[in-house]
Amino acid sequence: MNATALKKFKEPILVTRPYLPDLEEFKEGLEEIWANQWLTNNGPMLKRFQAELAEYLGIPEANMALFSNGTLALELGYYAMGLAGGDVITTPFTFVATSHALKRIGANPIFADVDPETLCLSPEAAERLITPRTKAIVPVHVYGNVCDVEGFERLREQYGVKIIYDAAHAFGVFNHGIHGRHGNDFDGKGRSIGYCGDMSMFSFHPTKLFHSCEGGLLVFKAAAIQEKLFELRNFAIHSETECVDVGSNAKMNELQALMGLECLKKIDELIDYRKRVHAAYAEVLDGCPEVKLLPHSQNKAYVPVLFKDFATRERVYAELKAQCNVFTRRYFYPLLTDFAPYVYAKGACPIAADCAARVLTLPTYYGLPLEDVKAIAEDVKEMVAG
Ligand code: T4K
Repeated sequence: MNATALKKFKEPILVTRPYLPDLEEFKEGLEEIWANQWLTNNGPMLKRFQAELAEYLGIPEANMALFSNGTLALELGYYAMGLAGGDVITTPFTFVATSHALKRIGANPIFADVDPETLCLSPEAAERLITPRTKAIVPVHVYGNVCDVEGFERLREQYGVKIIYDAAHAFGVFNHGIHGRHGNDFDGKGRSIGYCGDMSMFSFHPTKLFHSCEGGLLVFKAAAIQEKLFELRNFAIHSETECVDVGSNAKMNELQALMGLECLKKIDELIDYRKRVHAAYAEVLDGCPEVKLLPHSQNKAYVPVLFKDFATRERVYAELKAQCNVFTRRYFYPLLTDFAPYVYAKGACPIAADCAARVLTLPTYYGLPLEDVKAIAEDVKEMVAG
């Protein structure tokens, strides 16, 4: 291969960069926090953030709860849904947090294989593993690709198992492709994808297309568990004289809520830009038989590509770093079932293992120049040519 044809960027290009809101507007919010002298524990910024999220997502405030990060949101959500001590069927093709949160409450992750198109948990594969000990299924809308929600709904009805989605990557994904605040109502049409199954979790980590520095949101169907979740995120303190369970400290603070509010102002633009980045990659890579750009995600939160084999993926990953100054990530390699806590299931999911060996996520973020995107795509194409 002729390495001189590759573009080497002067500054490193990372797989992602967080969006940072206008500093002056952020300072106005800080002044409000200073005036309030209220920094955490269900403060006014958090309440405003929750109200604005409800409007954006098209989900009533009574059906949501904010947390300090997505992992604790999952952990407390799983716990509130009664999964402790039970078997839970989930996917190995995800970030470790999906299963760590199960293990931390004493649930037992059982791994089922993924759909080769979307890389999301397959309902058919999950169904084969259901036993009387199964309390729930945890599919992941990986990269913002929507799971087969109808398939999982059938399993929920047929087997009485809970369905809890890890929607960490799916903020801004809507049923029927309709944005919440544009003509949405609460009759089940055009709401956030978070309103599927029994519960969903969105991560607001800075590596996500939308963030609050750190943060997590649970959306759930049964409004009755909101109070329990509010208590669990605050040590399970019920009143000045009552602590009713073993809770955690998972409260979102006022600075996080302010960051979330400021980023939410830009959400349509943030998603639109990712779509343009994806389209710029597609312009170069579509029709290139050695690189398959996964097309499915509605919010284009990530740009995953599949190569023909492990050796090619490893070579492209290393060469992009060394020769182009481009830092991609192998989300999600290794598979969870290759990590020590889950190695008991190694080899159980061959489709997921094959995809993990061949996948690479290319850089995408708000403001990444589209000509740089095309140059990265050309570099990739050049590396796999011949
Ligand atoms: N479920 C799923 C499916 C998830 O993907 C995640 C998180 C969770 C649950 C848990 O949600 P949280 O508890 O995180 O809310 C990153 C993130 O730390 C993690 O949030 C995310 N998934 C995962 C997919 O990716 P790393 O170890 O790859 O992150 P790191 O620090 O190497 O950052 C990646 C790139 O971003 C780097 O190139 C640098 C850049 N970056 C990062 C940060 C934090 C910045 O430019 N600025 C920043 O502030 O895990």
